[in-house]
Amino acid sequence: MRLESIELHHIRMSLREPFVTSFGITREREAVLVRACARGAEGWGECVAGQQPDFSYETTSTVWHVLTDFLIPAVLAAEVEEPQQLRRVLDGTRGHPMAKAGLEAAVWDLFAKQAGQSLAQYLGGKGDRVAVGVSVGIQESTSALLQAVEEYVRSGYARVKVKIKPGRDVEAVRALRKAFPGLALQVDANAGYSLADLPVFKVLDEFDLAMIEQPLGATELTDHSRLQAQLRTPVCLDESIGDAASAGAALDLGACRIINIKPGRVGGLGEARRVHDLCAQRSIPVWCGGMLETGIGRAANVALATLPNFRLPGDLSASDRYYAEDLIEQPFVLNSDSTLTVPTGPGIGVDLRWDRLHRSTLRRALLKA
Ligand code: OSB
Ligand code: MG
Repeated sequence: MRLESIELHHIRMSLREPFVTSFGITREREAVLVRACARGAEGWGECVAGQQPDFSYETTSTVWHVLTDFLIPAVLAAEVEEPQQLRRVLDGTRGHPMAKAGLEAAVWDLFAKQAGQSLAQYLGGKGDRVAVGVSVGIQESTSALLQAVEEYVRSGYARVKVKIKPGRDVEAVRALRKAFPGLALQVDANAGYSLADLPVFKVLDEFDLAMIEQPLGATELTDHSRLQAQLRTPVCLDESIGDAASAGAALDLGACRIINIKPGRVGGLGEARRVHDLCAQRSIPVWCGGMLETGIGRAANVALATLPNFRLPGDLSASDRYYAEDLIEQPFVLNSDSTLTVPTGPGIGVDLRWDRLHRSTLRRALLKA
């Protein structure tokens, strides 16, 4: 099959609250949405790169450039019989996993729709709900953090992740642990520390955390293995895992005991599934990370999280945790058992609100075969 056209929508959405991490502050979320059309059907994907090259080197501008100048022309010229074949075509361009992942997601959605299956089924997943938690940004003060976590716990989140950075770590986590003794709690440092900060991690190690996510730099696999060897708490890697090969290297080195899988970070749903399968073989639990997605990217993440080795709650919160108005007809809502319901309709199973898309759009492009 040949794709007939691919459309891009660069959007900007206001977050309900600014999201603060060790690398910076996000007040408005920009993203590039991809629409792939063939034989009367359409598929949608979301590129999760933001405005700044902070979490990764990609931005909405690099995604736009790489998609329009390289990836989309290559895909429009190729015969694609199944989404897995896309990798060969996309690998002609080096790097830029978030650009590739958004385009690939649109093709996965299109193929699942043409097969009459939900994306979850089409990927080989099972079950009608996925366990989720919430990721809480760095707050003004410890009391503000306690209040924010309290509200999320009250609204039904059974697992809470809090962002930390040097100077905003031990005191905050100690206060949280005291206020919520039995809560499934974890921290995410977004690569903000170095091995010289071992004393900080030794203290955090006493708070019964489910994991410490990405404490050190993205390329510091050896230092992560040195750190993990000195902690009881599992280290989880996010930024360090760019594909199944780097996941294998991290596990060989003992750099982590848990892996956070984000399709955008690893270059697509196909590679995300390969990381999942590799971790399953090695008895390493995985969970689905988030990038403040709109309902389009969230729906694909929820489908992915139905694969069996997604054994820990994902950063897949309800639409209203992020946006006053999501881009989809049926926003994701939190169930009372701290899960999201997996859409059952064909493909990603959510319908776009075109009126909201138009209001959020900064620029658009249409490329035809
Ligand atoms: O490190 O997991 C991260 C958001 C943007 C960039 C990086 C991260 C995050 C989050 C939010 O933690 C997860 C979510 O989408 O809820
Ligand atoms: Mg993270």
